[in-house]
Amino acid sequence: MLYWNEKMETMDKESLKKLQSERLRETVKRVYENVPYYAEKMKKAGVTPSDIQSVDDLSKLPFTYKSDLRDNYPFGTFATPLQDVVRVHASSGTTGKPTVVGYTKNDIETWTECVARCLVCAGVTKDDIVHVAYGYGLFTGGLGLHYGAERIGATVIPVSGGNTSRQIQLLKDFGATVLCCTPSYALHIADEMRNAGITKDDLKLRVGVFGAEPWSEEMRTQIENRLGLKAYDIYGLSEIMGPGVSMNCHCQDWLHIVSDHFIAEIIDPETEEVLPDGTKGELVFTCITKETLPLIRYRTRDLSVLTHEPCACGRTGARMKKVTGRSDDMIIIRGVNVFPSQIESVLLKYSEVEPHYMIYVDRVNNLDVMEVQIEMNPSLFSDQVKKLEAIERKLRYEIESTLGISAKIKLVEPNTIQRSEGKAKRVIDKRKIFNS
Ligand code: DLL
Repeated sequence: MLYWNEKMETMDKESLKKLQSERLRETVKRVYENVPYYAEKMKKAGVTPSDIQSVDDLSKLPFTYKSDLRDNYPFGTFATPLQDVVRVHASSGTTGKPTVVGYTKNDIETWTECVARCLVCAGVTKDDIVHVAYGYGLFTGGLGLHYGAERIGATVIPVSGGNTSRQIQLLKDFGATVLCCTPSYALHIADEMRNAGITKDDLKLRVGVFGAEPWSEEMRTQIENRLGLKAYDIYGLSEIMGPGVSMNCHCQDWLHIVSDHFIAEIIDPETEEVLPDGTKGELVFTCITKETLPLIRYRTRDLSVLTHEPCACGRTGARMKKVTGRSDDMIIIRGVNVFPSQIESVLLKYSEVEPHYMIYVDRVNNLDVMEVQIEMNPSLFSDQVKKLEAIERKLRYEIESTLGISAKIKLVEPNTIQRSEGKAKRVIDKRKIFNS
């Protein structure tokens, strides 16, 4: 099977534009009339629904930022009553509070359809056994892939993340043919397999559906060689829907954006000016079919490039290049989004430490590790080791519960972390995922 929804995936450009325009008009009208938050934003920008007739008018609409979701935490940006919301997911916010997203029954249906299309795009069929090692829970990865794989009739193994030796045993015993997880976890599985004396020939894997974090072409080759599968890039973000916004096809180059549900633009992150195809910039998405969270011109902060040229696979929608960075300071550690400001908000609660810190990230045995070095307050500096250790423990616990991942905490002497005169550099990332 080449396509899941051939009509939509191969629609001619003119019909697609007509459909997108229709859906955009409806979405803008609906949110303007029903959600005070959107109406206010549009009034401020001096635009009314009648100004938006087609996708060519998109740039008249104001942008939506992650901070809009934070300012309206938790449900203030929802365009449907909570009674109609059947599911809530969340991802990291820039401070202590998560970014909350909601779905109606139809939204879950749309999401399922998008993920089904993506899986088929990667060559997954109903005869496959799909091992889902993305986390289940508030993170969209696990349940997103789960519903999509079930929809195409594949056999789904909902393993969720962690416990690698058990993952390997299940991969072997159940004969999974498709592995869904972050690319760094795929490499970690390969490492553990080597340690356990299990080779790729002991497994039946043939397709990998990897995403939720940036990864390079070199990583793709390594994963393919070590696990004996073809590795495909899947992209998405909770705010827009979750996984399934775009996906590699067998050409394994650009990612196909599900264009009858999402309109993509590339902008200059500084000037917010729309950039032409082929130019690197920040991805902006507009949801044209979502009910609860139809975000309009959402600034993803992900850096990529767009093209509208046709692909050899026959799909006709827009395509994006692999994401190669961010226009903000978010980092992704073991698939979890981390903002330095989340760490700062923890430090500010403790008088024993200063809000001067540095985050060191590295990849050891294909697993991300993070160390946070924090300056002690001068009064604490002379204290006993026992007291310092107690504070380190407290900070470790609180940072872990705020971020959802473990971190090594190291208290350092006052005035040892370099001060910056401009924008503070808080992260030293030694993983070097991309050479540039
Ligand atoms: O990571 C959704 C997802 C789950 C995508 C499983 C793919 C597979 P969030 O937790 O909201 O959602 O994080 C979204 O992760 O803005 C990107 O910075 C990054 N990201 C997601 N997919 C990719 C990818 C999920 N394929 C943020 N390549 C996004 C690079 C990715 N970065």
